[in-house]
Formats: sequence, structure tokens, C-alpha cells
Amino acid sequence: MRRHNYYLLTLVVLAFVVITGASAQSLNTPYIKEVYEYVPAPGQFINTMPEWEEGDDAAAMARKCQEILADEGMICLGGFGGYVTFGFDHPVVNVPGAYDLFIKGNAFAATDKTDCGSSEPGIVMVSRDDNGNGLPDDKWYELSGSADTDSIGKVVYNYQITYTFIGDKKPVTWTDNHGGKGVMPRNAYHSQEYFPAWLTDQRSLSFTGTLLPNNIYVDNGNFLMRFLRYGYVDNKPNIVDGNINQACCFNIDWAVDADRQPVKLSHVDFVRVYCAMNQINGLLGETSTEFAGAEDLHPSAVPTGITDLWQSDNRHRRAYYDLTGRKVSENASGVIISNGRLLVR
Ligand SMILES: [Ca+2]
Ligand SMILES: [Ca+2]
Ligand SMILES: [Ca+2]
Repeated sequence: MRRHNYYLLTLVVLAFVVITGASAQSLNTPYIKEVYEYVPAPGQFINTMPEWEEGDDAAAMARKCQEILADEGMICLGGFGGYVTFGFDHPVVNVPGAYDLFIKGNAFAATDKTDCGSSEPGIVMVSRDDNGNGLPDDKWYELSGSADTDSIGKVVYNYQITYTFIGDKKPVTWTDNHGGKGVMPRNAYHSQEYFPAWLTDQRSLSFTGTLLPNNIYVDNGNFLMRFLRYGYVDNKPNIVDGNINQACCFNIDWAVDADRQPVKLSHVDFVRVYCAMNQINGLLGETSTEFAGAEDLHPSAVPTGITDLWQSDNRHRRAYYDLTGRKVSENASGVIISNGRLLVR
């Protein structure tokens, strides 16, 4: 190509970036588009939130979660480790110095108290679609919450629990990798099976994650749960004084790897929430994180550091994005970003 033609093409591309970027960004919705996985641990609300019906498999249950959340409903993750994995119609950009996600539970404060109430903390994990297949099968990073600094020595990392199904409507038993064991008690209020009914064929369920220290205490015969300072789902009320509670907001800057080392991510494609306590609250039953949806706090943001895709450890793989940051196929035409460069084809 002759030199002046090359300059002309560059100008056209830049104009296209500005125009297309501006119009396409507004199409992004801030709410969850897809629930990829719903794998709750056993619990008193499992098989009812959402309701399991004969014939429902894992995919059907994930679809039910998606429908419930789209209708501003709520699902339950069960005891420690139970999780849900979801995504948006675009990558969630890590805007520097700002919260990126608002994630809702059903926590509330006790009457006349500000530091406790119903708090069933869930930990948030994030992941990028590094292998470009559109599925959440890539490396996960935890968003470090306040317990990592407020409860040093009391948080158990790499905690693993295994729940065993021992028969329909019999109390589920569990063991952990620290020699602990127990039974998830059944109560008079919930008569259905507590083990996820679509997973009973595998007889047991194992989960690994960060175990937060128990937060329950008894005050005048009432079971109360202390709020953690920040960084957990279903820990503090979603709304305060009519505004989003910042304690329910999350910053991708908090991401840490499996060695608890900070990781810099320009954006994430998938988000997971899991219940992070193994605690029985007397007659209230097990601590089980409720999840009531999530919101990207800046859906119009365009990934600026998209080059860090290329700096992942899958260097032999190349990912392709359009100008709004949506992943596209390798053969897509138009203006494509790959390896931090604009391609026109
Ligand atoms: Ca951020
Ligand atoms: Ca993937
Ligand atoms: Ca709750």
C-alpha cells in the first residue's frame, strides 16, 4: 500500500473507532445476561430457591436462576462453597480507582443496631475468558475482602469441604480438610430434600475456597451476625438512605491469585459468588449466602488495557474483540482488536 493511502486508512479507522464506539457502548446492559452455573451446597432453601422440579438438570436449574434474577428475584447458594457463575453482555471493565460491580443479597441490620443483623457473607471471584471459548473455564481470581486484613490468622485459605448425600431427606453430612465433620441439621420449616436434587447421583459434593471466621453471637436470646467491613455479598444491606451501599460494591483491583498475590486485570468476563462460612445459626439453620443479582457500575466503559489479554499465560492463544470489547470470532470482519492492535479487514 502506498504511504498516503496508509495514512488515509488510519484516519478512517480512528473515525470509525470514535463513532462506532460511542453508539455501540450504549447497547451494553448493566445487568446479568447469563447464569452459566448454579452449584449450591446443601441447605434448607435448596431445591426451593429456585424450585427443582422432576426432570430439571443442571442446565435447567441455571436457566431458572437466570429467569429469577432477571425478574429481580433471589436464589440461595446453600452452605459453604455453594456458588453461582454469571456474566454480562460485555466484559466488566476495571475502571481505575472506582468500584466496578454492585452485587445484591438480602442482608439487613438488626433493630437499633448498625454493626450486626443478618449477614451471610459470600466471596466474589472473577475470571477472564482467556481461551476465548465463551465459557467460564479459565483461571479464577478472588476479590480480597476486609477479613483478609481485619481477621488475620482466623481466615482459612484453601478450605475444602465435602458434603455427602446419605438418602432422601436424611441430614446431609460433611467432612473438611482440617479434620472437621458434622451434620447439616434439618428443621421444621423446610421439609424438602436439602441436597441439590439434580446432583444426588454423584452422592457427594466438594467445594474449595476461603473460609471466613464465624460471625454469629447471641444477644438476649437473639442470634445476630456481625457485619464484615466490606468486600462480601449478602453481608450488609443493599441500600442505605436510598443509595447503593458501597459495602455491597466490588473493585476488580482487589483481585488476588491462588497465592494471595494482587493481580492487575483490565476487565473480567465472568463473575462467581460462593458462600464463605460454615456456620449453624441455631434454629435459623446454616449460614447460606443469598444472591439477588448484580450490576456493572459502568457498562459503557471501554477496556483500555486490553493488551493485558495478551500478557496472560496462554501466549499461544489470541483473542479478538470488537470496539466495544465484545469477544468475536477469529474470522470476524470490520475493525477488530487483537493483541492490543487494531485490525481492519
Ligand atoms: Ca475498579
Ligand atoms: Ca473460557
Ligand atoms: Ca442472607
